Amino acid sequence: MGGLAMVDDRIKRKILLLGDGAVGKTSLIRRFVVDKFADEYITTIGTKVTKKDLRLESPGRATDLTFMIWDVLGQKGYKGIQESAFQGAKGALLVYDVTRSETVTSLEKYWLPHLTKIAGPIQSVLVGNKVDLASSRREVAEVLEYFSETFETQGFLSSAKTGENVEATFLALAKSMLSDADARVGSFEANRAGVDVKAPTREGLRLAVEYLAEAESDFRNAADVEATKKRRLGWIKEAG
Ligand code: G3D
Ligand code: MG
Repeated sequence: MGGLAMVDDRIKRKILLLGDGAVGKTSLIRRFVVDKFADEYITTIGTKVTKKDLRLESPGRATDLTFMIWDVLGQKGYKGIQESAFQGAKGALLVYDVTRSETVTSLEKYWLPHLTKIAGPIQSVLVGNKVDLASSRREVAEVLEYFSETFETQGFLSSAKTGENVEATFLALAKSMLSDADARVGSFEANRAGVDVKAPTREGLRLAVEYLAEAESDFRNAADVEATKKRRLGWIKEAG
């Protein structure tokens, strides 16, 4: 059989929602996961974890991504709880409330440095939530642009109430995390195996596949890693 092979990957990733209390973190998660907005206030005690399955498709490749979404306690100062929640996170939504400017400066002064210190430089997306309440869209868009440049992230204006941009925000994070993982794991491991990418030998490719499997075992279960490895080894045979 000819045609393009479909690469089918299965990946699990922990992401965090960070930001001051009442910016809308819990509401964004609820909107994204169950597509609902509840008007009653929900206090987050400690950290709540919600699961969401996504399928990302691009030509020749499909990825089933499971997001483990951590809703981290909103108040600053609960350092112990926050630090353990940050560990192992691969992505973060940095959420502020467009009607309260102190919530975006608080991302800059507190949440982002704190996150980077514990989780390292991970993919993040800036979210200006409650855009339905903004009196001037132009103004809130300018603030968003300024801070997303400062943080070197993508930025979105969202509303958990109307649903605007909620899915787009999570999907942007998912995509940046996947391309990041591919780029890092791929290039680093190929180098370690001594593969000349312009003219790879069969042995070099086989080694690269082994190293890839080793790198992936950090974040994928053993059966998935083994299945992917077998498939990759199959391509080497076909190519040769
Ligand atoms: P948090 O998890 O960041 O602490 P919540 O924030 O999700 O609990 O939201 C705090 C309050 O803001 C809630 O209102 C919630 O309904 C409201 N809210 C969240 N997102 C939006 C939004 O996009 N637009 C509007 N208009 N309100 C939003 P209450 O009144 O229950 O405190
Ligand atoms: Mg909450």
